[in-house]
Amino acid sequence: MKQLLLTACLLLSLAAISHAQSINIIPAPVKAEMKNGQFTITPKTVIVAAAAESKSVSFLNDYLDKLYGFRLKTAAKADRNYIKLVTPVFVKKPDNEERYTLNVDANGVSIQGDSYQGTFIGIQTLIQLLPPVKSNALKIPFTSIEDYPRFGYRGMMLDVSRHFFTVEFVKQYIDFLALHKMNTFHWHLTDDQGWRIEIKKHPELTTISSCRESTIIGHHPGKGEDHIKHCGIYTQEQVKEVVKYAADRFITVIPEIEMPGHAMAALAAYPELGCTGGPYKVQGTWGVLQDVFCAGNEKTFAFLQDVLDEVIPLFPSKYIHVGGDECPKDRWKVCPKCQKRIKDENLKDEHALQSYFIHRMEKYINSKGKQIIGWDEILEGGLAPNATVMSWRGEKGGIEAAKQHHNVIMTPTGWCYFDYSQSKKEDSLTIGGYLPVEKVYSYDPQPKELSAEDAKYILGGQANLWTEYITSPTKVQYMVFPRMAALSEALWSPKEKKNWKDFEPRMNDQIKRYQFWNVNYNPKGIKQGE
Ligand code: TNX
Repeated sequence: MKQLLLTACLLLSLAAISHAQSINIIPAPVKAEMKNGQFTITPKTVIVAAAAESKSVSFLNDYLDKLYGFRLKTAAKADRNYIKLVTPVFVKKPDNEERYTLNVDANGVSIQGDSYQGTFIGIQTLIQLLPPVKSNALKIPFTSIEDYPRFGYRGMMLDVSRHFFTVEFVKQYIDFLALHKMNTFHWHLTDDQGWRIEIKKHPELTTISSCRESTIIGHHPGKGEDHIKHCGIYTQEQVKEVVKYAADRFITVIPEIEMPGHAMAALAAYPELGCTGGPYKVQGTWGVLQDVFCAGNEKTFAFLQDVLDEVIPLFPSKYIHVGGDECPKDRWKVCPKCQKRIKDENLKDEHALQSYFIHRMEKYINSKGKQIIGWDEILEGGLAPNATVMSWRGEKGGIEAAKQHHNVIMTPTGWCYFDYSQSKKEDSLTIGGYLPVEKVYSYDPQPKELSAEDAKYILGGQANLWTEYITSPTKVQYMVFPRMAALSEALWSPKEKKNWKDFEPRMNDQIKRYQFWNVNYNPKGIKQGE
């Protein structure tokens, strides 16, 4: 009898475990337990929440409205049929503000965050419990979840220079981030092919730098040109609108203003800021160009400071990204002003001149109360004192920076470049490379070679979407889905929870959700090796 009881207990607990694993949530929560029974959300369900939870309430109601065709009323109290949102006020700041618990029982759903952001993230989990079919009786399983992220920085970049995307689409992209529990939107606003942010003091950035005459056809170097104008700029009012939209979803927007390289669009309007004086044109081709901002000319620094004076107040983010990547030194080598600067400042060579450039801009940005992020090239010639490094040419730069006790965001091409193909037989034009979803999933931003102490400097990771070959919103969706789901788990879930075999079926459920949202995704992205 005793043995029978023991066996029964064992079987029951095994059933509980296998049930727990069948909760289809991405990223996998720290702890999730599924119980027997279901609660049904209907148009009669009420949301019980303080006024301060308005961001969470609006997001949930907008989602329900858009996908199921109803909204829920809020109430001060309810004993049953509720979705309760609670965010206690802590005397001492909680150590992980994104933490939340979510419980579903016969009376309703309760979500409790360690901050309003935590509660908002709990809403994203609730959304994933909803069935991906239109109905006004949404059955969700009884469950008990406790969850918090492994990394505090979970980002997605969008390049709006190579191809411009409307405010409306940028907002949709931000929604995708929120739904995948990402918390940072890196907005790549300037490059050789177009300047995309209005700067009132320098109006030609709008009239000249935001437009190119033509774009190459096909893969670089291209089969001719299309002779179609490609233009686009965000006014400062639109930028504010996007930043607010993101803040309403607890997403920080980090603007990137590229310097000293990738500057052709700005030089086209202000040729005196280049070493040769021009003429320059907004580029219709891709790659690394030799003409960059002149580092010997004081006017360059005055211009960039003017730009930053207008950019900084638009973004509450503590970081401003200054680029720093792919800056050839050819022009500087033969530019008398740059050579004079090298001599006057006692610099070793042109790499030290790049370092001087970034240090000087960092000082300016720090004086405005902000910190810089730069691509890993900013390590060359010595890191600026407070700089955060975004490691893209593999992890080497990130490892070196962490060892120097600088903060690091990992975004190595081999795992995080979502402009690369998702399948071997890619049927659309991409930049090349091969980055299947399984490889994204395998990514661990904390390299083994770092000591536990140095590993603390790895803030998290990010995927980059460079848009040379991404010309439309549906192509953006095709490139990011389902890889964004894989990255979200790599950045959020505890390392020991990561398991591809467990993720794969959950990803197939996520695909159903993409279909339900009516967004594009790469179907080959889910079948490996094709
Ligand atoms: C390198 S990543 C670049 C971009 C390109 C990208 C294409 C980085 C800092 N610079 O300018 O768009 O490769 O994958």
